[in-house]
Amino acid sequence: MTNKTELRIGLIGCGFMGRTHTNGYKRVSDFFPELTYRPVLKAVCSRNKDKVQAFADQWGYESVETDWKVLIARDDIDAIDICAPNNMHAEIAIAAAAAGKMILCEKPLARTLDEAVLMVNAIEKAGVKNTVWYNYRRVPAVTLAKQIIDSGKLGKIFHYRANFLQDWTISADLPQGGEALWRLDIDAAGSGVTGDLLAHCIDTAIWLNGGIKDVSAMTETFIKERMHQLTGKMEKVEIDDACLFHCHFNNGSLGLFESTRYARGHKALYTFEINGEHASIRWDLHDLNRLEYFDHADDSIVRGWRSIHVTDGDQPYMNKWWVPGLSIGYEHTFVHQVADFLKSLETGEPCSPTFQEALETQKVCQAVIESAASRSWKDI
Ligand code: SOE
Repeated sequence: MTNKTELRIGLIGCGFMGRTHTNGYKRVSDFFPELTYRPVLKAVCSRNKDKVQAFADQWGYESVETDWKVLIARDDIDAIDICAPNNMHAEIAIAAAAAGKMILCEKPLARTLDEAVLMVNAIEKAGVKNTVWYNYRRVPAVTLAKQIIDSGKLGKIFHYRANFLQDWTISADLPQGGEALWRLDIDAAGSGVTGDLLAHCIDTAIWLNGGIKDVSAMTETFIKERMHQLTGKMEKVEIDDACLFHCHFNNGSLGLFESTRYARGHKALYTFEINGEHASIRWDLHDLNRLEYFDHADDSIVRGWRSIHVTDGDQPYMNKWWVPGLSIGYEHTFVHQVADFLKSLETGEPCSPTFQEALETQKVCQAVIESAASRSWKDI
């Protein structure tokens, strides 16, 4: 513990994502003891003094701030973690980069492509370390899917299919805007399911199957007006409640994506399936330790979908946890991302996805929204 170099974290935002990231910082040194860096929970920042103090007390932050500009100006902070709503990402990231801080930014990178470009320019100018929390890449089964695809076992890829289905906004009585519900407010979020959920699917897809060439999309807003928590008035809902798009990948494969918050019965059903010439892969977040794999090279009498329980020590990340057969969960993906970030400080390599890589996802999101609005194909 004593020989380690401290990475002094300043967290902005103490909602759901603030908790997931903090848990990652707290657990990483116990499970990745070989790392030379150790996160220190130096300060957490949020506008509400009582709330931020309670968060600091619960999670073990040394100090609190209520103004993120003050946090960024502090000399005892090395890295800024942005967990504030999407409308604050660009301003905070640009200021943090100018102050020479490393930046870990919650997804999506920004509300719009224009904002994301400014952020990428800022971190490149400042030369600061950066990463974006597309955490599902670091589910061991998803990382294993990447290894299988990169080994060539699937051969030429024909199809990539992904869904992210939820049901938490079906009630017309659910207000929009304000704490916990900013994801329904266009000004705060930038978009609805496209930036919040499909961005995950797009990030994973680009990582596994390469870049997307063009898209054709449709979106729908099922409930047209909701009470806004901040104004107390009924206001127009401008986010996309559901989004479907299809696309061409640069490798010639076809993609099909669907996301909604109106799929009754589904809470966070993120699934993908990839069909190649020789083999197929599929994965489901509700059963996240399993990777399903079909290999046409198997003897015909035993050929079928294998269900691989990705918990063995020679599978990605799993030698860090328990013993073969014992599962890990959602929270571990954040521990893995922290571990990979700390490792990148040692090696000097980037920690994927960087802002630059997340810009590719942002381009696709932007094209999806524009395609739906114009009812036309959009090139990326
Ligand atoms: C929305 O409900 C949400 O929390 C997203 O914001 C997260 O990114 C996703 O991982 C789970 O769903």
